[in-house]
Amino acid sequence: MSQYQTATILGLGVTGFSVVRYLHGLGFDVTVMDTRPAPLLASELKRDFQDVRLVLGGFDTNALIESSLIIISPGISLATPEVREAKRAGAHIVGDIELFLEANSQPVIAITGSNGKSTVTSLVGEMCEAGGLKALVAGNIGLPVLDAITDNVDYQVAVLELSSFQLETTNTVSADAAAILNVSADHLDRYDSMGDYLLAKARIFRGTRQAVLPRHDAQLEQVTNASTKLSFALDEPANDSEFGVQRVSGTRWLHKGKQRLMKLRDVPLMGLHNIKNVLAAFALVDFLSLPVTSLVSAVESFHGLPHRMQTIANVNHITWVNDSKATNIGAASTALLNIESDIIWIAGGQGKGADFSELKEAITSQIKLLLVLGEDGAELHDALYGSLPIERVETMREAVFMASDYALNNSSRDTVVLLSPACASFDMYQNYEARGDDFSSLVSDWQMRGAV
Ligand code: UMA
Ligand code: ADP
Repeated sequence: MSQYQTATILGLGVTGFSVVRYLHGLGFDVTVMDTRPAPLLASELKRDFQDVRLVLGGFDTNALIESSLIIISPGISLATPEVREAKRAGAHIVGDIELFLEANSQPVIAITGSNGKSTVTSLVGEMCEAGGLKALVAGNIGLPVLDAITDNVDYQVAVLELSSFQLETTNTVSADAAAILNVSADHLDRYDSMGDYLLAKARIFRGTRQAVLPRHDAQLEQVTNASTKLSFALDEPANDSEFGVQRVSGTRWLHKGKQRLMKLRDVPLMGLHNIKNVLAAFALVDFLSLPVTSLVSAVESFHGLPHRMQTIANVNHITWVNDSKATNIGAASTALLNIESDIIWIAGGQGKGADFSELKEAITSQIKLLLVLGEDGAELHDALYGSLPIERVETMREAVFMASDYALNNSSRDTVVLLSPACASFDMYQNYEARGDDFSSLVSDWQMRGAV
């Protein structure tokens, strides 16, 4: 880094903006490019950094080819033709995580996976804090990592959620502990194959001291040669490097090898997938040797994050669950398989190249109706047609109306109306939070007025 004085930043989202703040503070001559004609942060950039050049509405290929240092946002693919050309011309291309790791001197816990990253990252942060360590919780979870350096945040351990996009542009994470929680199909609009997606995720183990992986996953076991490997699964652990569940006199306990950690029923999160998440979190903080009582109290007071299997209302035998963060097939399947009552399922959005027929494995007779919406709603409809009753809807309002109507008129049993889209939200909303908020506010209208 010290050999460069100029830098080109691709993408003016929260990552790009944080990179501008960081490099500008170091005295770099900075250019920012974004393919959008008017990204939201453009006016803030012009106001705060008058000397930063801003190229909008496309990448300036000639200027890019002449750049020797390019910092690329995770939303922009390395396969973008202009980026490829710049690479061929010899540019050094990295992401913000690489710059952070160069500047960071504290222990790093790094977490990736197709699902559960934010849940585990937040929980690990809480566990560190409960054990007396100031934790920086950042990365794909929302806080761009470099803001912590620019703002001189005081932290003793960095807990980083890393997406496959961020890992692609990071050379060596060298984490003290790193986990791949699971791998299922996602982002296949950006990767040529599942193999490429897995290879991007596997980069998290480069230089790691302690690798944390799901047990009995032959594919994942092969992706690291870390000297210490810890595993997690719902079965009994055989030794101290295994985290699992042991039944003693009818009570299920979370264990590290023979050591009892806590009763399974004291975990306040719904679903066995979350027990795996908690076991992974215990494994990730293991190297810190924090008091187990502190770790357990952190788990006991962790009630999960919004938009993940979040119960938002429970009226007249209808429970409304907001799982808007289920942006892929794996997460939506997990939700469907974890609910014991009848289900009215709302799904659809941008499918990101996924094969929706894989959802068939999660379809049971409990699902009474599927309401599909969004850009790839027709594709979802066609993939599941014949497996369950399906209706197309145009808006979330229509989905909530039809779901309530169906539940009130066709079912006398407990029914869950589940928003678990298996798709990204960007066709209809700014992000998954806006989608979940829209669903929640329509449900509360329905509750207040008896109609939507
Ligand atoms: N852009 C272009 N050309 C493109 C694509 C994007 O110019 O072809 C521009 C956009 O116009 C925009 C900017 O790049 O101005 C957006 O950058 P970005 O998409 O990289 O997003 P950021 O706002 O920087 O947010 C990113 C992560 N976004 C993505 O990976 C898509 C955020 O994860 C992350 O929280 C943030 O950095 C901080 O680290 C979001 C996400 O959806 C939550 N992640 C994916 C996921 O979890 O599945 C990977
Ligand atoms: P991520 O950050 O990887 O998207 P989140 O913790 O935000 O993960 O959860 C996203 C979705 O995945 C939610 O729908 C949640 O219920 C589901 N989920 C969480 N943990 C797991 C897991 N271990 N396996 C499968 N699905 C999970």
